[in-house]
Amino acid sequence: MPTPILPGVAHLDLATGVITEAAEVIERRLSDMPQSYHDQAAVRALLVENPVLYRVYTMPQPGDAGGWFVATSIVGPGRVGTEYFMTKGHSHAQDTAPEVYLTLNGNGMLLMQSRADESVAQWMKPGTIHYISAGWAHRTMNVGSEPLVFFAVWPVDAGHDYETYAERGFAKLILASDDGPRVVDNPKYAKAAAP
Ligand code: S6P
Ligand code: ZN
Repeated sequence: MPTPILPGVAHLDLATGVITEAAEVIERRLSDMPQSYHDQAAVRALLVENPVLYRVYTMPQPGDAGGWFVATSIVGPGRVGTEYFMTKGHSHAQDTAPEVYLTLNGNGMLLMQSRADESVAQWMKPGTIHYISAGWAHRTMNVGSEPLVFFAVWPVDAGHDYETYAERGFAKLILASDDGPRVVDNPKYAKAAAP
């Protein structure tokens, strides 16, 4: 018999994104995802310091029979070359599983990519709500100078596919420039996709 889902409550610090009762806290450092950045010289230089790029706090999931995961992500400010500190990025293994993000603090970009390689980039600012359609991969980056904090809800049976995006990345890169973040083609992606 699956465990029934009981009412749950947790406490979230809206400014920092910390969930006090988090069942799990994931911490990702640069050494966990060196291949995600295109400027490998910049990666090597920063690996000495090996900064924390982001943390994820997940609320205890009160059962195993369906339901939702509830979590916050906190992406630190910083750059690796001209790329911003960002999440690994993934799609949901379950093609019918969407997700909702709500930005609580900071400035970011949410990069999404469909199975047909269409790309959509949305600004994240306090109060923006993002609907990540089922089948769309997603990655967030902090394009500001303070922590980017967002709240996320997604189905417990969604699963995560990281492998597809670990090596060649997404079709688009978001690079820092004097005019702010710029969305450009990822040269590595085009090469990997070529027959
Ligand atoms: C999970 C949801 C977020 C991310 C988190 C870290 O479906 O999209 O909680 O897990 O932002 O990103 P990533 O790509 O390392 O899982
Ligand atoms: Zn997700």
